Amino acid sequence: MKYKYIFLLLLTLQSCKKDPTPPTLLSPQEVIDSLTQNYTQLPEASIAISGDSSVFAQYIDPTDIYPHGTLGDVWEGTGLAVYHEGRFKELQLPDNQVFEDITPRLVDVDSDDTPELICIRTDVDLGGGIAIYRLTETGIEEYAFVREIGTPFRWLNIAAIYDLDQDGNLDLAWVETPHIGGILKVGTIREGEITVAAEHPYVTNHEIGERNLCASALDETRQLIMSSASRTKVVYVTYENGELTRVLEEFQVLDLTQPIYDQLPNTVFLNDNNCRFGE
Ligand SMILES: [Ca+2]
Ligand SMILES: [Ca+2]
Ligand SMILES: [Ca+2]
Repeated sequence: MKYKYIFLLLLTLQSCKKDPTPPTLLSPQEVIDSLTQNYTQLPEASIAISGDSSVFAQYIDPTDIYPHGTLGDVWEGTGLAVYHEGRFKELQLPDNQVFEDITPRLVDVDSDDTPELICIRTDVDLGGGIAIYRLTETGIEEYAFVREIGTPFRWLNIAAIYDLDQDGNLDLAWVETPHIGGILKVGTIREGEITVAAEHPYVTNHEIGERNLCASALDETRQLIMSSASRTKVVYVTYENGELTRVLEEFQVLDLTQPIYDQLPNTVFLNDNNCRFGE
Protein backbone atom coordinates (compact mmCIF):
# COMPACT_ATOMS: atom_id res chain seq x y z
CA MET A 1 0.00 0.00 0.00
CA LYS A 2 2.80 2.33 0.97
CA TYR A 3 4.47 1.81 -2.44
CA LYS A 4 1.22 2.67 -4.20
CA TYR A 5 1.20 6.09 -2.51
CA ILE A 6 4.84 6.65 -3.41
CA PHE A 7 4.02 5.73 -7.01
CA LEU A 8 1.10 8.17 -7.05
CA LEU A 9 3.32 10.87 -5.56
CA LEU A 10 5.92 10.27 -8.26
CA LEU A 11 3.21 10.43 -10.92
CA THR A 12 2.03 13.74 -9.50
CA LEU A 13 5.57 15.12 -9.42
CA GLN A 14 6.09 13.97 -13.00
CA SER A 15 2.97 15.75 -14.21
CA CYS A 16 4.05 18.91 -12.33
CA LYS A 17 7.38 18.70 -14.13
CA LYS A 18 5.70 18.64 -17.54
CA ASP A 19 3.61 21.69 -16.71
CA PRO A 20 5.54 23.82 -14.21
CA THR A 21 3.05 26.68 -14.25
CA PRO A 22 -0.48 25.31 -14.47
CA PRO A 23 -3.03 27.92 -15.50
CA THR A 24 -4.53 29.91 -12.66
CA LEU A 25 -7.62 31.87 -13.55
CA LEU A 26 -7.47 35.10 -11.59
CA SER A 27 -9.92 37.96 -11.27
CA PRO A 28 -8.95 41.16 -13.12
CA GLN A 29 -8.00 42.77 -9.82
CA GLU A 30 -5.83 39.80 -8.87
CA VAL A 31 -4.05 40.04 -12.22
CA ILE A 32 -3.44 43.76 -11.75
CA ASP A 33 -2.19 43.15 -8.21
CA SER A 34 0.22 40.47 -9.45
CA LEU A 35 1.51 42.63 -12.31
CA THR A 36 2.00 45.51 -9.87
CA GLN A 37 3.59 43.58 -7.02
CA ASN A 38 5.59 40.84 -8.74
CA TYR A 39 7.32 42.91 -11.41
CA THR A 40 9.39 46.09 -11.57
CA GLN A 41 7.14 48.50 -13.43
CA LEU A 42 7.93 51.65 -15.39
CA PRO A 43 7.30 54.99 -13.63
CA GLU A 44 3.91 55.19 -15.46
CA ALA A 45 2.89 51.72 -14.20
CA SER A 46 0.52 51.47 -17.17
CA ILE A 47 -1.22 48.13 -17.83
CA ALA A 48 -2.98 47.37 -21.13
CA ILE A 49 -6.16 45.29 -20.81
CA SER A 50 -7.89 43.70 -23.82
CA GLY A 51 -11.57 44.49 -24.35
CA ASP A 52 -12.63 41.04 -23.13
CA SER A 53 -10.19 41.16 -20.17
CA SER A 54 -8.42 38.02 -21.45
CA VAL A 55 -5.01 39.66 -21.86
CA PHE A 56 -3.15 42.08 -19.59
CA ALA A 57 0.25 43.47 -20.61
CA GLN A 58 2.85 45.87 -19.30
CA TYR A 59 6.46 46.88 -19.83
CA ILE A 60 8.82 45.86 -17.04
CA ASP A 61 12.39 46.18 -15.77
CA PRO A 62 13.21 49.81 -16.65
CA THR A 63 16.77 50.71 -17.56
CA ASP A 64 18.54 54.05 -18.09
CA ILE A 65 21.05 52.72 -20.62
CA TYR A 66 19.43 54.80 -23.40
CA PRO A 67 19.24 58.38 -22.05
CA HIS A 68 17.07 59.85 -24.81
CA GLY A 69 14.32 61.14 -22.51
CA THR A 70 11.84 61.61 -25.33
CA LEU A 71 8.96 60.38 -23.15
CA GLY A 72 9.75 62.44 -20.08
CA ASP A 73 12.36 60.32 -18.33
CA VAL A 74 15.36 58.11 -19.07
CA TRP A 75 13.65 54.95 -17.81
CA GLU A 76 12.57 52.60 -20.60
CA GLY A 77 11.35 49.03 -20.33
CA THR A 78 13.51 46.05 -21.17
CA GLY A 79 10.84 43.39 -20.93
CA LEU A 80 7.17 42.52 -21.24
CA ALA A 81 4.97 40.80 -18.68
CA VAL A 82 1.65 39.43 -19.95
CA TYR A 83 -1.22 37.54 -18.33
CA HIS A 84 -2.99 35.30 -20.84
CA GLU A 85 -5.18 32.22 -20.36
CA GLY A 86 -4.30 31.86 -16.71
CA ARG A 87 -0.55 32.19 -17.14
CA PHE A 88 1.96 34.97 -16.68
CA LYS A 89 4.35 35.13 -19.64
CA GLU A 90 7.49 37.21 -19.93
CA LEU A 91 9.84 38.41 -22.64
CA GLN A 92 13.25 40.01 -22.10
CA LEU A 93 14.82 42.14 -24.81
CA PRO A 94 18.47 41.70 -25.76
CA ASP A 95 20.86 44.21 -24.13
CA ASN A 96 20.87 46.55 -27.14
CA GLN A 97 17.10 47.15 -27.18
CA VAL A 98 14.56 49.04 -25.03
CA PHE A 99 10.84 49.69 -25.32
CA GLU A 100 10.74 53.47 -25.89
CA ASP A 101 7.03 53.42 -25.19
CA ILE A 102 4.55 53.60 -22.32
CA THR A 103 1.86 50.94 -22.85
CA PRO A 104 1.77 47.98 -25.29
CA ARG A 105 -1.19 48.13 -27.70
CA LEU A 106 -3.35 44.97 -27.78
CA VAL A 107 -4.71 44.33 -31.28
CA ASP A 108 -5.62 41.05 -33.00
CA VAL A 109 -3.61 41.53 -36.18
CA ASP A 110 -3.79 37.91 -37.46
CA SER A 111 -7.52 37.38 -36.75
CA ASP A 112 -7.12 34.37 -34.45
CA ASP A 113 -9.13 36.04 -31.66
CA THR A 114 -6.05 36.54 -29.47
CA PRO A 115 -4.57 40.03 -29.39
CA GLU A 116 -0.98 40.65 -30.39
CA LEU A 117 1.18 43.27 -28.66
CA ILE A 118 2.31 46.26 -30.70
CA CYS A 119 5.30 48.04 -29.19
CA ILE A 120 7.70 50.88 -30.00
CA ARG A 121 11.03 49.11 -29.71
CA THR A 122 14.31 50.98 -29.96
CA ASP A 123 17.79 49.70 -30.76
CA VAL A 124 20.34 51.77 -28.84
CA ASP A 125 22.50 52.11 -31.99
CA LEU A 126 19.75 52.33 -34.62
CA GLY A 127 16.93 54.31 -32.97
CA GLY A 128 13.20 53.63 -32.91
CA GLY A 129 11.31 50.81 -34.63
CA ILE A 130 8.09 48.87 -34.06
CA ALA A 131 7.74 45.26 -32.90
CA ILE A 132 4.62 43.11 -32.94
CA TYR A 133 4.59 40.10 -30.64
CA ARG A 134 2.15 37.21 -30.50
CA LEU A 135 1.27 35.07 -27.54
CA THR A 136 1.99 31.36 -27.72
CA GLU A 137 0.80 28.70 -25.30
CA THR A 138 3.81 29.24 -23.09
CA GLY A 139 5.42 32.53 -24.05
CA ILE A 140 5.74 35.61 -26.24
CA GLU A 141 7.39 35.60 -29.68
CA GLU A 142 8.07 38.22 -32.35
CA TYR A 143 5.51 38.22 -35.16
CA ALA A 144 6.48 41.24 -37.26
CA PHE A 145 8.62 44.35 -37.08
CA VAL A 146 9.28 47.74 -38.62
CA ARG A 147 13.01 48.21 -39.12
CA GLU A 148 14.66 50.87 -36.95
CA ILE A 149 15.23 54.39 -38.31
CA GLY A 150 18.98 53.75 -38.48
CA THR A 151 20.31 56.52 -36.20
CA PRO A 152 20.41 56.54 -32.39
CA PHE A 153 18.21 59.07 -30.55
CA ARG A 154 15.68 59.10 -33.36
CA TRP A 155 12.20 57.97 -32.38
CA LEU A 156 8.82 57.29 -33.94
CA ASN A 157 5.25 57.41 -32.67
CA ILE A 158 2.43 55.15 -33.86
CA ALA A 159 -0.56 56.98 -35.38
CA ALA A 160 -3.09 54.23 -36.18
CA ILE A 161 -3.51 50.47 -36.54
CA TYR A 162 -6.44 50.13 -38.93
CA ASP A 163 -7.40 48.99 -42.42
CA LEU A 164 -7.01 52.54 -43.71
CA ASP A 165 -7.72 51.79 -47.40
CA GLN A 166 -10.35 49.12 -46.71
CA ASP A 167 -8.59 46.48 -48.82
CA GLY A 168 -9.06 43.85 -46.13
CA ASN A 169 -5.49 44.09 -44.76
CA LEU A 170 -4.65 45.87 -41.52
CA ASP A 171 -2.35 48.86 -41.95
CA LEU A 172 0.09 50.38 -39.48
CA ALA A 173 0.68 54.13 -39.58
CA TRP A 174 3.42 55.93 -37.69
CA VAL A 175 5.27 59.24 -37.66
CA GLU A 176 9.03 58.92 -37.94
CA THR A 177 11.07 61.65 -36.16
CA PRO A 178 8.02 63.69 -35.08
CA HIS A 179 10.23 66.37 -33.45
CA ILE A 180 12.40 67.17 -36.46
CA GLY A 181 10.15 67.31 -39.52
CA GLY A 182 8.08 64.18 -39.00
CA ILE A 183 7.33 61.78 -41.83
CA LEU A 184 4.04 59.86 -41.79
CA LYS A 185 4.58 56.29 -42.98
CA VAL A 186 2.20 53.40 -43.66
CA GLY A 187 2.90 49.70 -44.02
CA THR A 188 0.57 46.71 -44.18
CA ILE A 189 0.85 44.28 -41.28
CA ARG A 190 1.96 40.80 -42.33
CA GLU A 191 4.14 38.25 -40.58
CA GLY A 192 7.82 39.22 -40.83
CA GLU A 193 9.19 42.63 -41.79
CA ILE A 194 6.66 45.41 -42.34
CA THR A 195 7.86 47.54 -45.24
CA VAL A 196 6.85 51.11 -45.96
CA ALA A 197 4.13 51.35 -48.62
CA ALA A 198 3.73 55.14 -48.60
CA GLU A 199 5.06 58.20 -46.82
CA HIS A 200 4.10 61.83 -46.38
CA PRO A 201 6.29 64.61 -44.95
CA TYR A 202 5.96 67.55 -42.53
CA VAL A 203 3.66 66.25 -39.81
CA THR A 204 3.99 65.59 -36.10
CA ASN A 205 2.10 63.70 -33.40
CA HIS A 206 4.33 64.17 -30.36
CA GLU A 207 6.04 66.86 -28.31
CA ILE A 208 9.50 66.00 -27.07
CA GLY A 209 9.65 65.07 -23.40
CA GLU A 210 5.90 64.44 -23.14
CA ARG A 211 4.11 61.23 -22.19
CA ASN A 212 1.08 61.90 -24.40
CA LEU A 213 1.25 59.57 -27.41
CA CYS A 214 -2.29 60.39 -28.58
CA ALA A 215 -1.76 63.59 -30.56
CA SER A 216 -2.99 61.92 -33.77
CA ALA A 217 -6.23 60.12 -34.57
CA LEU A 218 -8.49 58.66 -37.22
CA ASP A 219 -11.84 60.22 -38.09
CA GLU A 220 -14.99 58.47 -39.28
CA THR A 221 -13.93 58.80 -42.93
CA ARG A 222 -10.57 57.15 -42.11
CA GLN A 223 -8.59 60.37 -42.45
CA LEU A 224 -5.45 60.48 -40.32
CA ILE A 225 -5.52 63.73 -38.35
CA MET A 226 -2.45 65.31 -36.79
CA SER A 227 -0.48 68.54 -36.60
CA SER A 228 1.65 70.05 -39.33
CA ALA A 229 5.34 69.92 -38.48
CA SER A 230 5.22 73.73 -38.14
CA ARG A 231 2.58 73.24 -35.41
CA THR A 232 0.33 75.90 -37.00
CA LYS A 233 -2.21 73.64 -38.74
CA VAL A 234 -4.30 70.53 -38.33
CA VAL A 235 -3.74 68.26 -41.33
CA TYR A 236 -5.98 65.51 -42.72
CA VAL A 237 -4.30 62.71 -44.67
CA THR A 238 -5.94 59.81 -46.54
CA TYR A 239 -4.43 56.48 -47.53
CA GLU A 240 -5.96 55.25 -50.80
CA ASN A 241 -4.53 53.34 -53.78
CA GLY A 242 -1.16 53.04 -52.08
CA GLU A 243 -0.75 56.80 -51.55
CA LEU A 244 -0.89 59.14 -48.60
CA THR A 245 -2.53 62.43 -49.61
CA ARG A 246 -3.00 65.61 -47.58
CA VAL A 247 -6.61 66.36 -48.45
CA LEU A 248 -7.19 69.24 -46.06
CA GLU A 249 -5.42 71.51 -43.63
CA GLU A 250 -6.87 74.10 -41.31
CA PHE A 251 -5.17 76.75 -39.22
CA GLN A 252 -5.38 75.52 -35.65
CA VAL A 253 -2.66 74.92 -33.08
CA LEU A 254 -3.05 71.53 -31.43
CA ASP A 255 -1.77 71.03 -27.89
CA LEU A 256 0.44 67.98 -28.39
CA THR A 257 0.72 67.43 -24.65
CA GLN A 258 -2.97 66.44 -24.57
CA PRO A 259 -5.00 63.81 -26.48
CA ILE A 260 -6.34 65.20 -29.74
CA TYR A 261 -9.93 64.07 -29.14
CA ASP A 262 -11.15 66.99 -27.03
CA GLN A 263 -9.47 69.55 -29.27
CA LEU A 264 -11.65 68.90 -32.33
CA PRO A 265 -15.19 68.88 -30.93
CA ASN A 266 -16.89 68.57 -34.34
CA THR A 267 -14.97 65.44 -35.37
CA VAL A 268 -16.23 61.88 -34.93
CA PHE A 269 -13.25 59.65 -34.17
CA LEU A 270 -12.83 55.98 -35.03
CA ASN A 271 -11.28 53.43 -32.70
CA ASP A 272 -7.80 53.52 -34.20
CA ASN A 273 -6.34 50.66 -32.07
CA ASN A 274 -3.59 53.02 -31.00
CA CYS A 275 -5.23 55.26 -28.44
CA ARG A 276 -8.88 54.22 -28.88
CA PHE A 277 -9.82 50.56 -28.80
CA GLY A 278 -12.92 48.48 -29.41
CA GLU A 279 -15.52 48.13 -32.12
CA1 LIG B 1 10.17 56.19 -19.92
CA1 LIG C 1 -4.04 37.32 -32.95
CA1 LIG D 1 -5.37 48.00 -45.81
